[in-house]
Amino acid sequence: MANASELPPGAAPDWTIPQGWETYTPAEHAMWDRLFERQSEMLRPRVVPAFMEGLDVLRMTKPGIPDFDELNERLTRATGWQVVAVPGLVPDEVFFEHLANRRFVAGRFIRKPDQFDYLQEPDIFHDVFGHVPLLVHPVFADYMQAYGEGGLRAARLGMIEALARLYWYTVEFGLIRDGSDLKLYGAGIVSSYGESVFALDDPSPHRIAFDLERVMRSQYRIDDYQQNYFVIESFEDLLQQTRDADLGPIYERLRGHEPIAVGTLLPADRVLHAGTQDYARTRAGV
Ligand code: HBI
Ligand code: FE
Repeated sequence: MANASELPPGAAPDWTIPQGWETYTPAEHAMWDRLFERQSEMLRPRVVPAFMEGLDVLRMTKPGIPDFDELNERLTRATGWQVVAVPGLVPDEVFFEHLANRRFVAGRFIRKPDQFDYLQEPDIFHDVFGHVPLLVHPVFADYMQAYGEGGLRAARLGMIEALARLYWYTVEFGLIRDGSDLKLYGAGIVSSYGESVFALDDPSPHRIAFDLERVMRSQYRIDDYQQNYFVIESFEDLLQQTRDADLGPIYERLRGHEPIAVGTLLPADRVLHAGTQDYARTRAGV
């Protein structure tokens, strides 16, 4: 996933840079406000309630691009987390090291008007609006730290790819059960208008109960909406499944198995919704 390798000029050895909040232009603040308004309205009934609470607690409802110093006062008080600015993608081990120490890395740049709906590299709207509100939730906050710690161990074992899949299908594109309903919590979904609708309402994608080993074997796509989403029961359950898992035997089995292609259902899956896969098929032109 990450391919950053050389420390950019001006960055500290841990890849952080100053946010330089004073240098954002009125147009950049206005871009944040447009994205924020469209997304927060639409998300209210769709996102896990802890997300909206996080926006409130952090006063992210205040107009303009958040000033990390101000944001961190509230975030640190809530769960001991901090947001730090980085130039873009950072190497996996740098990323894990920050998470393991309760620091979330965020880009400082914001998308340009012609990228309103889609961009490849995560900007500050994805990183801060998408990821930071849930860091106020004590259990999710612990999950993110545990993920960083697991990442450092996985790096030593050559299993980063398995960890990247876990991140993808939870932190970025996770769904969570809410009674008989599903809600959004993944940052890649909640920072995207189109995918926020698609992930919950569209008949195309599979929705499968979260299973750690299954997820660690599952390939993902970075170029379009997901073909399968994995649904957790609760943040408590996610934290417990990942923290208490004996990853040694799981990694051994992963080494001996082919990865699972996107859009595939397995006999052992607990399927909540078997998708039609129509969207992916149409986009592929078949
Ligand atoms: N760097 N800035 C940034 N943001 C990420 O989300 C990120 C990264 N580097 C590595 C990475 N993610 C992933 O490859 C890890 O989850 C494996
Ligand atoms: Fe992200």
